[in-house]
Amino acid sequence: MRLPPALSLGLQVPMGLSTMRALSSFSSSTMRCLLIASALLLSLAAQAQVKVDDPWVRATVAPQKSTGAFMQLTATKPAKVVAASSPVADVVEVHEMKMVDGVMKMRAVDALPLPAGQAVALKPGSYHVMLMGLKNPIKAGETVPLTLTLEGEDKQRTVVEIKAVAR
Ligand SMILES: [Cu+2]
Repeated sequence: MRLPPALSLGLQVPMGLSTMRALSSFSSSTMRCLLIASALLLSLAAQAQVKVDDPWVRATVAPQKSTGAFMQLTATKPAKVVAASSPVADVVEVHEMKMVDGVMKMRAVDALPLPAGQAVALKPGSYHVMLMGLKNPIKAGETVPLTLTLEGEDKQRTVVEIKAVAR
């Protein structure tokens, strides 16, 4: 589908009166194309977007079968982390650490909420991505691929690929 230059411009700038007048002169099939293109843009815009800062994984030594991954997540729109995975581990979960009756306890959470514009820290002693059933020890300096699945308020899911460095 090729759109005339005026049309592609019309998608990016708020429609002014002159744009409207210009659009009204296009054929109805062109108009249909424009509507489809706008719908595509809207669905893209509705997807959750997140900024990932300083992702890292705690390096392990031989008998150790699990470790944690940490980072800062800032979503542009309200979203939640609903799943995590990595090729280096059999099971990957989002965990929370909490003091319960004076004992530090860790448990999997169904979803980690990311309020819009607010940095959420995954850090030791708090939320973290738990990597369990490690296939190999993770050496310092190694890059560990992680995938987070995010769900926006509109239930649209997006996948975020992360490269975390072991340290
Ligand atoms: Cu954990």
